[in-house]
Amino acid sequence: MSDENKGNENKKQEQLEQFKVDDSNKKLTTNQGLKVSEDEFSLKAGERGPTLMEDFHFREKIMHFDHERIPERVVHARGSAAHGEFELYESMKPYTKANFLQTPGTKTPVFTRFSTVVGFRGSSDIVRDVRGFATKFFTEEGNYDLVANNMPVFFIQDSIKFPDIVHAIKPEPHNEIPQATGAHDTFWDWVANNQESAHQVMWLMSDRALPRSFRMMQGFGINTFRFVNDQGKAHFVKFHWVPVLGVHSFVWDEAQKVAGKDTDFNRRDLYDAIEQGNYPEYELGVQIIEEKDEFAFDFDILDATKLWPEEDVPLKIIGKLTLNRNPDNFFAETEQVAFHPGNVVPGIDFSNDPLLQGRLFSYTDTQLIRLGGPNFHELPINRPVCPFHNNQRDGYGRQTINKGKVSYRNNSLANNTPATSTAQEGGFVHYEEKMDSYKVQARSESFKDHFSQAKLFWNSMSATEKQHIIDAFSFEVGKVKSMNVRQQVVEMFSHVDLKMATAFATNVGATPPSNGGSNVTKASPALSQANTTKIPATRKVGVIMNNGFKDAEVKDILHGLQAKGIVYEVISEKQGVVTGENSVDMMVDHTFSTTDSVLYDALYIVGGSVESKAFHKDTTYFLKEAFKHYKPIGATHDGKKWLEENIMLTSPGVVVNDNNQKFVDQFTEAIAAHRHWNREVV
Ligand code: HDE
Repeated sequence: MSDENKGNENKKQEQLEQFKVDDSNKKLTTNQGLKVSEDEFSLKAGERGPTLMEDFHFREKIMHFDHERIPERVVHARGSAAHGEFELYESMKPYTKANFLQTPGTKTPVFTRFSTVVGFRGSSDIVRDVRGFATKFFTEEGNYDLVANNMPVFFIQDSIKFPDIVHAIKPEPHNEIPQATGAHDTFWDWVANNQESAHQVMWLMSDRALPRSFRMMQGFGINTFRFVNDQGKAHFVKFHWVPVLGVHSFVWDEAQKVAGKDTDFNRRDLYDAIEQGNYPEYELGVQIIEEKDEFAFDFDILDATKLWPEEDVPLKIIGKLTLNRNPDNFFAETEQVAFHPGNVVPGIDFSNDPLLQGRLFSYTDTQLIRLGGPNFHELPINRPVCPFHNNQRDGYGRQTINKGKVSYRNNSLANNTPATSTAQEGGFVHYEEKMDSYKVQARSESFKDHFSQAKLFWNSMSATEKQHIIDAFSFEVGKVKSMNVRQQVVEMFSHVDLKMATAFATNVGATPPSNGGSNVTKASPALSQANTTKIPATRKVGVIMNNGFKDAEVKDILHGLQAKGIVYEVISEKQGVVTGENSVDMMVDHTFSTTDSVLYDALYIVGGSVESKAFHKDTTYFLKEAFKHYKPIGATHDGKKWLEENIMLTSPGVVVNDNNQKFVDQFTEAIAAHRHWNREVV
């Protein structure tokens, strides 16, 4: 455990400690505990002869290596995770009897895994995709999993269609191209022929699909669940995570470059922030609808392609998630963790949302093959922190040594134990919902409006966000080879907004739609990132400097930025140190070749009195990229000349000030704004 993390111990951490092994400074042994005398040369019949089968160390080492890989997740294969805790602000007792939601101040250990959906395990973090946001709460009543995404709606209404959407968006089967993107024929063919996807596709084309950081994205449980209180009364509920740092995204040109410059960008960002003590924080919000209001809305509250506008169903903030510890071992924890929306505790129950119902089957089923049998609940990361007892036995990799001879019920030999529990004793009792209907394979009429909320989303976007959506359609649909599919997509999205569909139709060489449009005028301001929280904390600034820089002033400014929670890296021509005019040295973190402009939130150009042609050229390149991506740019002293040369001095988000404190304040404000969309970029 790192020193910083001391004091964060909790019940889950104590449990995990028992399984941790530190191999450093130990003797090498076989798995049987036998000390090994030779680990470089296999046993041979003569120095140049064949290897002998009896070399058990060789056999064991190779055998284990041969079996190191397990199947990746069929979706959400690429992910990163962290430990933390959830603290309740406000009792939810009126709504739910869930133990961890009763007493303000209650802390519950958690493990959260973020993921992309489409790409393989080794694919890039920075792709246009939905992100997963799955959290396991290790409660005293058993594990509760909130398996969420960073967008509040889904592509389909009934989970029977899940294999279809996934087959369509994954790389095409004949050549396995393209990786981790929907920008190809089969995805758009599927979209145009499954119009329930309209709303989610609007989100996918928006900036939400390019999160700057896992720390800066929302999470949504999407499906409608039930809260059930100790009187047995139920309410419908949707879960939201709201990041304390606000919701922020990359711009598309930048995202594509980051995908190559640092495939691990989001993973690294999460890991580094936690190591630096900048713990990611998210507030938990719930939207609650009374059962009597089930039909009070102009959409079906069980339809996963619909959100509940926050202006109509307010978001109640009830607690905070803090991620404060990186896993010790990626495979053992991040790869082997198994989430399941069906892992609930008393007080949280399901609704009849047909997407949720199918999910309840899928997760355990896929984990059985991925984790090799029915005992994956025994893996350290998946174990509940409360005791568990039942009559399940055996299977691959069984670790528990169940004592006694009774493994059945009813029995008399063990007093009919393990015994069931009443609701009062904490036993889970399924919510008793009255059902009176025919068995049918059909979809409710109330699920048939696919465009009103897609239009609500469009109406809620700022002008910049709207332009980004048009650009995204133009790129994605422009990658489709079939002109017929392109045209079908144009026709479909003309039902969302005629101007939008016309704009991208022209860009992709399709015929603009002649009619369509939607008469929905409602907007939900909560959906626009333009209205998100804007704070400078944890933003990363690239500081470009060279020898002969004004050391006293620059140090002062950097301290000022640090005091605002801003993180910086020094970039120069060569690694080692740069030396200021008064011989003060600063360590160089990166050269122009080991980093890139797109990896920073902002640039601060310092320059120096000593300057080479290469330094001048590279600084200009970094600056132009940052400018093009609407990023805040600051310059002092020798740095100002680059702004003059590139005619940027008076542009929005560009800060120059000879007064150190004023510079720090203005630059910080520019950084907090994230991007300066009113800048003229040519
Ligand atoms: Fe998942 N989903 N999903 N999903 N999902 C999986 O389970 C599935 C859906 C989500 O970090 C799989 O263990 C079906 C919605 C996350 O380990 C699988 C349907 C939401 C993760 C599966 C959905 C999610 C998964 C693959 C109905 C947001 C990653 C590996 C159409 C609320 C969890 C695994 C992690 C993973 C099935 C839809 C979120 C195949 C059938 C909606 C965050 O079981």
